[in-house]
Amino acid sequence: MILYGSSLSPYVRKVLVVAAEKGVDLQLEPTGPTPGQHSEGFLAASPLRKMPALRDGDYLLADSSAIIHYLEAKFRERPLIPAEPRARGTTIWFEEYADTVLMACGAKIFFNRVVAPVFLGRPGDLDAAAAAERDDMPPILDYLESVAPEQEGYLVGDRLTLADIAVTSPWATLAHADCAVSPSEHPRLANYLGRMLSRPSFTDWTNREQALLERVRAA
Ligand SMILES: N[C@@H](CCC(=O)N[C@@H](CS)C(=O)NCC(=O)O)C(=O)O
Repeated sequence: MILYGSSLSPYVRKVLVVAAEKGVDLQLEPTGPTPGQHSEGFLAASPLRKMPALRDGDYLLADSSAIIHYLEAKFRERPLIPAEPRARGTTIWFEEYADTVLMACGAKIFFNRVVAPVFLGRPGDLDAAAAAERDDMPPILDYLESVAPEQEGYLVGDRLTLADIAVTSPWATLAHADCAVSPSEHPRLANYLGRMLSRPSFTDWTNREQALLERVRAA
């Protein structure tokens, strides 16, 4: 199976980490951030031109949530979406919150500090990034602090679920844009994200992302 996209995207990384945690083999085929840089495979698989998109033989599918549901249905080992109704509902709530609320704010920060200057060769709107971090992020941080597990543990139940991967992935992206959770202001969240981001399923990708950004910035 091929996944089109860049793991710098929280949505792409979410799928890659889900695949790694499930032990599913997924090949990442990079595609650039702008229409002129998109690969043929990506264009065929993504009607909205958003990453990620999947090819599994002759089956094409776009959207990270759709792809994760496909992988969960096809590979039943190590499930990441709980079957129990309340746990399932809460898991999807966290995924939706991360994809929409957290990333509505996170995209302004990451696009203007990283995508525009590093990949598009033009300055980002640093005031817009600072405003998002100053004005939009605090209530999100407060909410996530209120739901983060105390010490060890996970967002839903007593094992890793899609909720943990979906909520953590944007913070891996934001770390590349000098945006991190303060351990003194949001201690539970900072501890929780530190644990999640140190899982090999995340570090395998974040280490490569760091190296890529260093290469592109140095070029
Ligand atoms: N709901 C989509 C969102 C995907 C998305 O917005 N991807 C961004 C990259 S982080 C993208 O491809 N943006 C390009 C564009 O909007 O043209 C998903 O979960 O896959």
